[in-house]
Amino acid sequence: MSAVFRNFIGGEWVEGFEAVANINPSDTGDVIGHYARTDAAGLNAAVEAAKAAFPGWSRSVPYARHEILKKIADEIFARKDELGRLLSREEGKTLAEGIGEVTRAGQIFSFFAGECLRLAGETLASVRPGVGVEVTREPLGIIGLITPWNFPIAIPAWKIAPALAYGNCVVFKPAELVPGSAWALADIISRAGVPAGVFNLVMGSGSKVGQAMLDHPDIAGISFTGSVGTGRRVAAAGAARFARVQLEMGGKNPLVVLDDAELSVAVDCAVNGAFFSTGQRCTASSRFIVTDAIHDRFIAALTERLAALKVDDALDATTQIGPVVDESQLAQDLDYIALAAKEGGRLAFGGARLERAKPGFYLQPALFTETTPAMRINREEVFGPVASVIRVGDYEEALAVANGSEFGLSAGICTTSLKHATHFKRNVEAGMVMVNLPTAGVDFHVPFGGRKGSSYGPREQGSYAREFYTVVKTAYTLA
Ligand code: TXE
Repeated sequence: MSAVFRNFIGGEWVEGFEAVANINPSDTGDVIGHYARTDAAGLNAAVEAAKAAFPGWSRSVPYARHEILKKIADEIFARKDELGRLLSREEGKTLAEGIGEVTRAGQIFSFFAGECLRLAGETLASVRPGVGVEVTREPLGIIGLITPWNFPIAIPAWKIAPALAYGNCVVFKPAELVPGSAWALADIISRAGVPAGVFNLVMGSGSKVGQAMLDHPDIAGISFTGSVGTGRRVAAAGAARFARVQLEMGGKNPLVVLDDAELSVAVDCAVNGAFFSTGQRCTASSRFIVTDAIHDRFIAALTERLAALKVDDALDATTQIGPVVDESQLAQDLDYIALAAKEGGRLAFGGARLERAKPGFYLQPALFTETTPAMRINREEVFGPVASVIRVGDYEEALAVANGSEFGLSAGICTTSLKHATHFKRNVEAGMVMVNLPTAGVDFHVPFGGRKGSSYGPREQGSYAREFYTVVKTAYTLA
């Protein structure tokens, strides 16, 4: 066995109780490396180290934190091709997508390096004579971060960077399937001047390390991205001991296509939003809600584009859609494809498992037509390259169908009508709205998050991130 990539706890690289192989989903014979797994004992040690580091770090000068975050950003940018390749190799998104995601991680650290210096308070006059009031923000404390496999470096970056910028200590548990990018990021952070205990990497399972994090009394806040089921456990555990929680979960994101849409724009938005990154994005479009007069033209143009997409090894520069992340996710995708057909949907394109030169989890993008909002394919998150079309009569019906979901993360509309675009932006029940743009693909400096079953707690990213990572203090002084 090759060298084991270890956990980082209290400023030391430490062994786990076992080491697990990280497998390339484009080529299951390719082992990327063996990664240590810890358990509750490792988590407890990380929390103890974070507690010891917190008094110093939380009072450190903002410029010291700025310099550390900038150094992290600089190394990520300098190594984006190598890190992007590692990311694509372990997660399966294409090389271009992998390098793009690493670049984004660099941009996030760079943004929060600036935020270290921008955190301001307020000074107000009291209602009482001679009294002044100051409202300031302080770091929350020790933050537990739990991340999913679909964005192995960007999601860790958008949780770790604000946590550190605002003076918190971090205990980070990445997803079991993609420890490589998390380890590489931890390695960069470990060499950037962060004092021992401020940042800890605890690779391990959700049931051991994750659950221990939820139950630890000294973790003041947990930021989680993942499935709805696990999110519910995080929320319940947080409420039981009054810890702050921030949850980003699933989506069933609609893309509305109106009769007056530019057809090529609508098809671009559909292909990119639903199928790029193998459809494994919480912001992926999975419901195309299409009005009558454009319906047949839209489907004809879309299936033609899907037929031309190259599904293959993520590391091959000509690949447009990489493999599904693992066997169990592929099984889930295939189950939903079978279910959609059984429910009465018409498989207009794709949906078959593919064989390629190397053994991997390849799936042809799948498009269903003639589906109804009540079908499970239109209510539950599949999390793969699978989308369905719901035909509607007009804009009003399209909006009602778009909103008829228990999720509310991202929503898109393709139209040339200012009236409909404006009305949609105002009335769709989603945290993010896209006009003539794919539902997936967002900026790094503005808030990210949704409504209803998609998100819970304060927004992530941009300066809004401080709502989760800081606590407000109100001080009164009689001069
Ligand atoms: O999610 P989990 P998984 C959806 C998607 C996917 C399904 C399962 O449909 O098929 O969820 O994916 C940690 N206490 N999404 O299994 O289990 C776990 O170790 C604390 C959509 O990856 O929620 C990992 O680090 N932590 C979503 C993280 O939670 C626990 C992105 C997420 O894993 C835990 C990912 C516990 N008891 C999955 N159990 C999106 N829409 O972006 C697990 N974890």
